[in-house]
Amino acid sequence: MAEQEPKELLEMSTDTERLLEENDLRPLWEVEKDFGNQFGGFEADIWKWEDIQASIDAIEQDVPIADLPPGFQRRVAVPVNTGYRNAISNTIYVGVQTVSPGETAPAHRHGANALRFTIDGSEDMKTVVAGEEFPMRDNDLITTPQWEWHDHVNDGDETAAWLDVLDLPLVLDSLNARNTFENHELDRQPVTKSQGYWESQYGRARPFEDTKEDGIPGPFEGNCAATPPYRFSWKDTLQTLRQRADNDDPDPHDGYSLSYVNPATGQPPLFPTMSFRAQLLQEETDPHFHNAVDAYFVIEGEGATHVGDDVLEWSERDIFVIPPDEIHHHDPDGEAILLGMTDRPVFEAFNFYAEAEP
Ligand code: GTQ
Repeated sequence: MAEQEPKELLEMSTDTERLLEENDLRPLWEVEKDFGNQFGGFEADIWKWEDIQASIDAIEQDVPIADLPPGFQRRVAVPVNTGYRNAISNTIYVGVQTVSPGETAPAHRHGANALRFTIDGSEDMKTVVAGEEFPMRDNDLITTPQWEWHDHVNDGDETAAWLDVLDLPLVLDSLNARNTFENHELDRQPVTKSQGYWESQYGRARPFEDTKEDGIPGPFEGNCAATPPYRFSWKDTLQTLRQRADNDDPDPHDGYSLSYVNPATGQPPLFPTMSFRAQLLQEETDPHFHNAVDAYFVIEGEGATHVGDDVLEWSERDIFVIPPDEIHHHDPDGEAILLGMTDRPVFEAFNFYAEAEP
């Protein structure tokens, strides 16, 4: 059989084109070319800590929190990915926030989920969430669930810095969800609980009730239970990580890996939209790829992550991101510990998650 002549590019008559345009209609064979291209130029990228540090120091000198315009009122340097204006990825936002001694980042609440991962902390640097002061010690991870009031108060004598991780691009850009922000009437919300209260509600021994007075579902309501305010102390997490490294086999792609669980369910993901892992790497991992985004913060050590043809060389406190569907693997120099952040729960919720080895 003779080969088919390639068809001529399909063209509508000018009249048809005009008719559709006048009626705000477009043919699918045009429309479909635009799908998946709204977020152009997502590249593997790394932000080195020395550059972040210089930048957060400079804005701390120039901009007191009290002078910030209405809005979030947070002094934050935000890693921004190529081709995207306001975040490291199309779903997950990462920022580096500072609060100087004596300053308060005023109380507000919002529909986006948030967490703090402490970089430079102290006993006297407190994030106040849902009535409790949580001390921010180095590498502690503290949740700020949807709609919980939160302010950050530095009663210490050193500037505190931490990572903010939120699902802002997903909520504000993709879902275009409005009315998701409210300021508290006070800069500092009243502290109504003693330290350790939220741990007492969601720790290993906890009150035996179906639903708590604050409306946050109790432990027996399945996987949709809302994430509570909670502090994962690094001391405990590191100990657990060491136990894994001493006793278990590493995951081929993630090394010795721990998931931060939602204390309400005892299962990951920590938030419906974002999942977090502490990963201890001792050896080169196997390459794989998946459609969810991975972002990382380097807790300890140094090494490289290979992403397609790129090599991201990282050391302590760097932040880097791996775009969807890029083949990647980690190659630590000796031992390293990473905080892994991913939007995988969103993909899983709708049966879109896919992962493979090359
Ligand atoms: O500390 O509440 O980086 O509301 C962005 C938005 C931090 C916060 C951010 C926020 C916060």
